[in-house]
Amino acid sequence: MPGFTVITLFPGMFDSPLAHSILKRAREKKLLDVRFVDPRDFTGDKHRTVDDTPYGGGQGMVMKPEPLVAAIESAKKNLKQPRVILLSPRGKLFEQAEAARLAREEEIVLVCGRYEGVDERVKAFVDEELSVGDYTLSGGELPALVVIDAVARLVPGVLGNAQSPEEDSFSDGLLEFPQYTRPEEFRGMRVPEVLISGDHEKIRRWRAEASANLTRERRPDLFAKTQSATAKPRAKIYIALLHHPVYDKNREIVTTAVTNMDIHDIARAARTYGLKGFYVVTPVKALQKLSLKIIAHWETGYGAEYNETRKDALALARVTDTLDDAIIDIERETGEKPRLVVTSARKGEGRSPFTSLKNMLVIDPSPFLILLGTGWGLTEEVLARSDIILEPIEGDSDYNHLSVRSAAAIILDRLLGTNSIKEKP
Ligand code: 4FN
Repeated sequence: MPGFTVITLFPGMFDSPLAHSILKRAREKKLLDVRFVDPRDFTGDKHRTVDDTPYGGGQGMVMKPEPLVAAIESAKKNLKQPRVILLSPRGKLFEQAEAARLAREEEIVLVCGRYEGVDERVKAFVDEELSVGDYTLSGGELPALVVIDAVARLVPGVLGNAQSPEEDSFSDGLLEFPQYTRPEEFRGMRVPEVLISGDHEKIRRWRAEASANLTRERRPDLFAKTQSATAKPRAKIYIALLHHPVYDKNREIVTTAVTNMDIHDIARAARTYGLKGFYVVTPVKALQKLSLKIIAHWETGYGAEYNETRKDALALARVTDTLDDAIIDIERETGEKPRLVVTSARKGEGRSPFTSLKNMLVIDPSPFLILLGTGWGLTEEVLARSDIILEPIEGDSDYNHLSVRSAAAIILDRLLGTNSIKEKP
């Protein structure tokens, strides 16, 4: 439990904030202790002077060093190993990480400046300087209250059992998801259906996604921090090449032929981007045999000796009759049904940007199966049963006829590629 000693000319400024709500209860429960030392009590003159004119001239006044340092020393002598912090616009920005660090201290002395500033020599008596942000303030008192509030919330017991600091926004570095309470409809605006659904897994996902998307849109700086080495995609990702059901050029549902080149290239892309498996889906027995032959050739046949690296990639390939067989296989392997991801060359409702799926892969550990259509594309039926429909891949032209293996490479790189396309600073 950190105890705070605040060095301030205006201890009265702290009365109200400390007498309400969380901070009030924390003090009552003896989880938070805040004491005050007034530099004015360390003056010797009749007027109890704490300021003086600046050397070199200029407007305003400067806090004299003697009363301020005497106040700091007085505070320190009753405390063991206190950390002395000057609130100052020159300080390191006070962020959640600093709050967490200070929550581990036993005793903290917060020094509040006033006037135009404090005599520079006072800095020799403080351990560090912290700033709450870039704006002009009248003194360090409000920043000191910000520090006390943020640190107190991290003290075990201050928030009670119902609320935990882990559930706070910022505990995972993300902004809070949108919150709703009764009524279900307010002035024509309805609570999102998912929150009323009672499906807690779905709610958890919706919230995680909303948090990530909000943070990415509103606070790209915060979002960038969460996308560090620790924020690699956690999901188990699979890809499937569907030869049925797909459309032909007349929008008839057909079965397409398996091609050697698609199997090779997609297998190698799958391996490159760390996928867990690549399904070749065809109901035609002869084509299944052909697929297996292509795979086996590189896995065990002459090709395996000829090209070791291709063997590695083809080891990911599996052949199934139907999409459902691939789904069952993934469920067997991971213990969970995969979330189906499709790409559609056609524009339409509910298309997700790649960045949104990219977030999901970081947050959601469930398996994902990316479906690739051959021929003239995946059928409406497959689109309808998918969980995520990605926006079409587009070039700056009116022509949109990528081969399925080109599309596969682009999708995988957008979702899992580690090269930044941004200029390095
Ligand atoms: N402020 C700036 C530049 C120069 C001066 C100030 C300023 C209070 C004693 C410091 C301000 C902001 C965040 C303490 C501001 C903070 C203070 C803080 C603070 C009176 C001297 C002063 C940042 C706008 C470029 C006044 C900016 N966090 N001087 O506000 O103490 O802790």
